[in-house]
Amino acid sequence: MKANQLRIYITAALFGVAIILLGLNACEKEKEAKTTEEVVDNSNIEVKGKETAVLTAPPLVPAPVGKRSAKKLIVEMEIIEEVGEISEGVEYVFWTFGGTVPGSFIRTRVGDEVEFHLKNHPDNKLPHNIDLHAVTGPGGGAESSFIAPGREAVFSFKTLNPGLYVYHCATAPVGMHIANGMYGLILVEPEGGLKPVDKEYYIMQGDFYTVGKTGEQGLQAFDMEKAINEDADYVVFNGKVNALTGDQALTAKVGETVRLFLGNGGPNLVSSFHVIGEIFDAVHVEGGDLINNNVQTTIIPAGGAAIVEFKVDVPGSFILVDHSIFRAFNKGALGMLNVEGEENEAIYSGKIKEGIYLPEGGGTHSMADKKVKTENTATKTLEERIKHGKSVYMQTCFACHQAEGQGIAGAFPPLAESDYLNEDVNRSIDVVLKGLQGEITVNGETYNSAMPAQNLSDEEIANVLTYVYNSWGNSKKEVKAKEVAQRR
Ligand code: HEC
Ligand SMILES: [Cu+2]
Repeated sequence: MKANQLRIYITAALFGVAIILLGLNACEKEKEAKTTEEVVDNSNIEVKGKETAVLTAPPLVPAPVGKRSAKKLIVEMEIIEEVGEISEGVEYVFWTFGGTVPGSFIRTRVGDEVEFHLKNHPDNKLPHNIDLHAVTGPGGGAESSFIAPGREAVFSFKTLNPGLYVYHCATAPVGMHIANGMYGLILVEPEGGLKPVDKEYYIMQGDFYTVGKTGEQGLQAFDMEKAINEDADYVVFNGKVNALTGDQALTAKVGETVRLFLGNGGPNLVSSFHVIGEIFDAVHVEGGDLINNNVQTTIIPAGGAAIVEFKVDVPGSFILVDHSIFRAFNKGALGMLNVEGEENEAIYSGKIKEGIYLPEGGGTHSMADKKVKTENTATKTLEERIKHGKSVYMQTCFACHQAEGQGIAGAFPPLAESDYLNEDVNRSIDVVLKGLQGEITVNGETYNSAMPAQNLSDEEIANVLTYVYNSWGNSKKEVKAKEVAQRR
């Protein structure tokens, strides 16, 4: 009887303890999702010493802050208006922070007191300013930093919230200043710094609007109407078609961890950032504290950012895209990460046909819109033809057949020293004009895939084929627009 009572008491007592523990646990959980009141107040972090920030041009980032204490950090940034290439043979007047699009990368830690010196180069034509999303204060600094050419503005702010933030010009017309390339990223590292990784890179997407159509040669002016209609001619990483391909591709070695600091300057489009053949192990969603794991594609809002991290496990070419896929294959939003090292067949066999994404779809044999462009772009000399053809190639064929015409094993046949190409000019014209499907053999390798018909003018097809025939050990044939017209 007594023993029984005792047992009931003990059970009840244990029950009570369990409930208290559960309650405590719940409290702890609540702390994880912080309310505004609960977010750490960083305004009283002490500043020790003074330092001038090292800024970097994309795709590089300054060294990590590590465990350094908060400092007074001097940032010197110069606004430069300059002509640059937006694509092969296409020039554009960029307005830049530090001479590059995106602007120089600024790396700080939480609690830093940033003394920002913004200089507007005397040769510039317009006043500018800067709005940093990392600033707590009116206009993100825009009001205090508004300056005419040949002037310098100084203002200061304390970094209160860790994260990755966009900065941009906010001078009217704001859309135009951003559309011309006036944006960049500022990183505020948490106390103790971000976890170390092997490789860090800086990539920012932007959309551009030109009076001429995509790829139209020469100096192109900004087109306000297209910008308002969000009808972009170029959507690019780091200010230029092919800024991150060929010799300028990002690199890593098998086994390394890679961190990409990603931003989107807009002005209009949201990026669906994806790396073909990789899965992000961790994504710092919107550049903030929230970490998501095992992500295929992450959204980067216009005027927003994200940090993605992944380990590279197998060698190869990994293609960075905005998965709004026409932007990648037709407007320039395509970059490359080349990974070197040992194959690992347990992870990727290499035997199964490569999962390269065939953008126009394996089954679609021709483009819906068969409109033939008729404008007169007649080229005279062979050199002119090759030059223009190269630009068509870099915009149209390169994504599949690669920069040196080497193709991708198992997916896209080579154009370099291709016996198929050199054997029969008319057949090659037909391939570009009408597309190609079914099994073919190129240099002894069989391919059974589909190439969509290319929506190009006779002149463009003549030029691109002439470029291909006069490159990479091919037969040096010149193709004329008339020959293409006969096959159409
Ligand atoms: C979307 C990817 C893609 C694009 C873009 C593309 N091709 Fe192809 N191309 C292919 C594929 C796939 C094949 C093989 C088709 C098959 O297996 O039947 C091919 C085959 C060819 C061939 C015949 C095979 C060889 O290697 O000689 C030529 C020539 C060619 N392409 C030229 C071009 C040119 C020039 C352009 C640009 C104007 C271009 N291609 C754009 C995917 C593409
Ligand atoms: Cu500006």
